[in-house]
Amino acid sequence: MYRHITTLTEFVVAQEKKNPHATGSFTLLLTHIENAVKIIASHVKRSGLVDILGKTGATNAYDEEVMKLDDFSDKLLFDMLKDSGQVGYVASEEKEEPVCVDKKGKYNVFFDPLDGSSNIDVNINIGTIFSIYQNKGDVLQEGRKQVAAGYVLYGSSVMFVYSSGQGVHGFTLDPTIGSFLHSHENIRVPETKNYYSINDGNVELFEDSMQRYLTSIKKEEKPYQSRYVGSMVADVHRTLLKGGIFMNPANKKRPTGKLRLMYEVNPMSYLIEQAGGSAVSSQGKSPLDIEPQNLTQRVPIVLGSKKEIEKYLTFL
Ligand code: AHM
Ligand code: MG
Repeated sequence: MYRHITTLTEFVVAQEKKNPHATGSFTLLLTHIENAVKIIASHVKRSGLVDILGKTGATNAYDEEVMKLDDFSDKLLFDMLKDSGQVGYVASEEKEEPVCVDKKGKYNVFFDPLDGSSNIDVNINIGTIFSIYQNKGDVLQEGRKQVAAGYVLYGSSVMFVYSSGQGVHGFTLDPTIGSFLHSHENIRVPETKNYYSINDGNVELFEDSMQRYLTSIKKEEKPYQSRYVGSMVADVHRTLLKGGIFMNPANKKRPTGKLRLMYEVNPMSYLIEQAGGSAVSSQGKSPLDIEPQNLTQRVPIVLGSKKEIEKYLTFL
């Protein structure tokens, strides 16, 4: 029996058509991101084979010059975004400064080309994260102003998950045809789930409120179950689909936490909120309302199921 399955491109075009003022510019931008991540995915898959893990400039088993996978992904994404003809400024977690591609370009894009890259060597999931704003001249805008955000998870399957303000949609790469197919419609974060995801090794360094919270959830009649990959895309993806709470909080060694506002926290918080979950930073404030101070700013983040975040907030 024939059944038509929507591809990512078809889906984006259909979404854009709903907006009478749309010009096709966003579709073009997303298509370029899609093409870049497909190439990254194919390299991630072969990374164990071709010794691509060597340092930049090293040679692989075939005597070819290899580039670290995160450098490669960074350059590729940058080039593809530039080629799209739709971007004003592009900022990457791998670079210190944003790059002006075209002052008049319609969108500014922030990306983390390969998050969790320390996990490549051990064959654990990694991901690409992106965040898109209108180019209004000011590169640093509040997360609330994102027009779209998403991530790609290089896992047992490759998944592209994004939102442009009309829910969160998931697509799985069919490697036999090279297209992302619509596999997860309008993803909603379950309201509650007894999963907690945090680097527990830092427990003695956490603030008192966090320590009290963690002690309490372990003492419940049905104790919370620990789930921590250490790759943000994987941990947030699980939280999006299964629910629970993901935390990268302040600690004595890192008073602002480890994750970056513009590259990691804002896009993931936007997706979680779009899917009906909650995200909070210091003092329970939404990270999306933080006025960014600089590109590399780090902020504490706690996100996940609505009821789990409400419970956590009672400990502040
Ligand atoms: P990276 O950008 O250097 O790859 O680091 C970010 C990663 C996230 O994917 C993950 O959530 C976090 O680091 C884990 O950090 P921790 O060392 O606190 O467990
Ligand atoms: Mg990162």
